[in-house]
Amino acid sequence: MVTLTIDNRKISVPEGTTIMKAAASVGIMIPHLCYLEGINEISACKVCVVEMQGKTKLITACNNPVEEGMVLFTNSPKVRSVRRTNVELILSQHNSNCATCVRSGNCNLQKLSNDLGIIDIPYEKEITEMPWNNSFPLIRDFGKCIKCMRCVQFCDKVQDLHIWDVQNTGSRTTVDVSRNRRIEESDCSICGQCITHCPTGALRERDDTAKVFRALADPETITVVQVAPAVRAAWGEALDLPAYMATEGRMAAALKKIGFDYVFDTNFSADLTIMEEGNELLARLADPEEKRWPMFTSCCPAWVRFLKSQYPDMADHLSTAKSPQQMFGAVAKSYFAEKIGADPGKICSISIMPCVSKKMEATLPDMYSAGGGADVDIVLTTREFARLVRAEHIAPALLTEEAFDSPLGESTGAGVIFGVTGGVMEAALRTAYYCVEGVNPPADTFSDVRGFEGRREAEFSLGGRTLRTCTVSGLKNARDLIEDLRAGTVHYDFVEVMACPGGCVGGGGQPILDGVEMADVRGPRLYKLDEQRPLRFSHDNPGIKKLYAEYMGAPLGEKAHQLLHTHN
Ligand code: HC0
Ligand code: SF4
Repeated sequence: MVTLTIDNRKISVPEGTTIMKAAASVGIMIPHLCYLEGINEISACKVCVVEMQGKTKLITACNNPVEEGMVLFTNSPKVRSVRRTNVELILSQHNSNCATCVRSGNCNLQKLSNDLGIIDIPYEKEITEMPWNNSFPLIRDFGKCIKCMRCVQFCDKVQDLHIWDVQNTGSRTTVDVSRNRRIEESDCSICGQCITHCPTGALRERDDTAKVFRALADPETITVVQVAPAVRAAWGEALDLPAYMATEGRMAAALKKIGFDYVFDTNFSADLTIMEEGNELLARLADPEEKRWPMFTSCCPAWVRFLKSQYPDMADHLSTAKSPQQMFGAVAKSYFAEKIGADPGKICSISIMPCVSKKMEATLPDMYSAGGGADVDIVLTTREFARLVRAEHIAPALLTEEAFDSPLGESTGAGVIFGVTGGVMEAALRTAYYCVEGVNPPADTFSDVRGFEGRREAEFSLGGRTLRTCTVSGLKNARDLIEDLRAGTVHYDFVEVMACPGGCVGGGGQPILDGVEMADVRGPRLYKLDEQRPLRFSHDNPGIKKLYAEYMGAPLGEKAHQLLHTHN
């Protein structure tokens, strides 16, 4: 242990502890901006400076370990003055147009400037603006970048894609796409993790809310909205709604209040995905000629994009089942359009996703399968959904809970857990077991696949054989797994990959709580919903049974093949 004094308080902490953590352990919070635990501890912003007795130069708290006998002051007059100057210098290169910034009210720089009482900037403003392709789902606003390096480090260390790098020198230093590429030429998976780890508004999703308002205002357009599993675990955070009030029923009520004609649930098509993907797995297992092992899940578009760009020779391992978002769109513009006697071209299909890459997925060539234009016309993130609610001046706490509409609103517990790492695997195993054994197992039989450690293996016995599974989240973990598969050091039958750490609950389109990882808080919310559902097996969903009986035929059948599977 090391004993030191911080702000006149004597404390003991384990050797190697940083000053920042030592102070936090006794409730002394040292302000910081660029720091991201375990990812970015490089003191780029110099906001966390503290004074050490006997030293003239201030030291940074985020990356300096404690030393025996140190005497530190975290808020002395000298510290306050230097910290203030450092923030003023950052502001002199920052486009502080807070009124029109998506991060206003949720920006660490804004809060810090306010906390320090900065109302004038004594330096000349020198802001670097650069062109960007604003039709791309991921937007960079150079004028707001504070060069904190979090996006660079997160993409390097967690996603292993190295999309960002520092460019130029001196006051023109900025962060841009590496190797002089444009973002659309890069291998960016569009996972959006650099957005959720940006402390300011320098990174954001393309805002598509105006398109939704246009569709809602058009009396000729039938608006059909679907909400992804993980959105319900997080939407309240962006609206200051406590978790116990942020229920599925209140979320559906908010969507109805906004004015969507039909409020449906992506959980419905998650159940449908299981019917197709589970049967595809069983068909591959039954085929002695099948070589494409392991089978990979295909529902995370950032993972699919990653695999196709990094390991194109393994793309045929992907399940051909479309993601629930896309299956929903295809069903909305075919089966449902027929049911309500509408021209699919008159339906505007909108999805609310915890994800940025879903905006890209909806535009892929395979996703125009129902004859009414794109199967999903507009994709909003959870954050954009919150903006929609605010723009409509809705106070969600005052809403009475409402049910999703029928028939594309019915779902099971298996559909809900899609939004958390391991959930697709678990849901698929529940149905695969039923298909092989003819009876449902206890619903939690496959809970070994759960866990937030980034890579998790399990083995189950199914129809007299052993099924080896692996669940991965985060793209660096995915790359390591693929390298191990290629080296022949591991062997699996079925692998689930989600690009975002923790799965969609930690998605790049989710509400941002600066510096806090929320996946392991939101994940259990979905497991709880699963537990509370009367039906917990996708094949028991009455809406799904009806869809096959009335329209789709059998899983993997001709119609299913045309609408629910990819062909490229
Ligand atoms: Fe997901 Fe999905 S689980 S990818 O994370 O499969 O985005 O929530 O909507 O499509 O269902 C995201 C979440 C989805 C899809 C589902 C899958
Ligand atoms: Fe990297 Fe994901 Fe950001 Fe693309 S979206 S730059 S892959 S972190």
